[in-house]
Amino acid sequence: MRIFISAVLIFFLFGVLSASPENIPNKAIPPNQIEYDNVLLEYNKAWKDKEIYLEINLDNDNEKEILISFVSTYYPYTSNELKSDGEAESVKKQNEQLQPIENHAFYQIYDKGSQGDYKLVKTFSGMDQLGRIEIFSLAQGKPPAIAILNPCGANSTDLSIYQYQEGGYRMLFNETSSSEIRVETQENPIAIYIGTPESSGSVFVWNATKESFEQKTPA
Ligand SMILES: [Ca+2]
Ligand SMILES: [Ca+2]
Repeated sequence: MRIFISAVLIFFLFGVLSASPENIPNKAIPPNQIEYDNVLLEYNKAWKDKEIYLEINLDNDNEKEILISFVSTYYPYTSNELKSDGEAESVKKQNEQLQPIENHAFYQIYDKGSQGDYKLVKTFSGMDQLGRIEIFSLAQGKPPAIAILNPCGANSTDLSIYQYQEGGYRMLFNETSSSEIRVETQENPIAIYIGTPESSGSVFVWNATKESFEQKTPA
């Protein structure tokens, strides 16, 4: 009888625990750890104020997706490794110089699951700082374009533009420049300016027929 009660109790407790809402992520939040380039990076809360949280329909289904951004950091040594004996100390020091601490920005898209949970559908990796996101329409009735402007290094910018097409997010445009990059979403057609005419910059305009950004030849 005691065994039976214990079994019932265990079964009951297990049922309660597995149904507890803590087991289902009910918010799209940055993961504690993320793998990138074969190493494990840890979420860096120092960038929290600059993080983005957007709820917007990105794939033209009936629900909004959640788009978030965050920074994760690669620490060459985990705390466990730091606690190891003195023998490895010199090797650790050497490696530490070879592998500095590194920040890396990420942008993630989550789908709302049927259980009110959130399912990760896409991770875009950025540069060493958090960037800006601009969402704009390229054509009526089509999913919007997602432009990610990533600052990188001292004065470079990387622009990547994606759009949901045929079941996935496709890159429409990518350019890295040490000149200013801007996307003029109010212009018709939408234009991307890299640098200024004085600095012999370039302009790319949206070509609706080709569904791509085409470089404008100087007049
Ligand atoms: Ca959607
Ligand atoms: Ca969706």
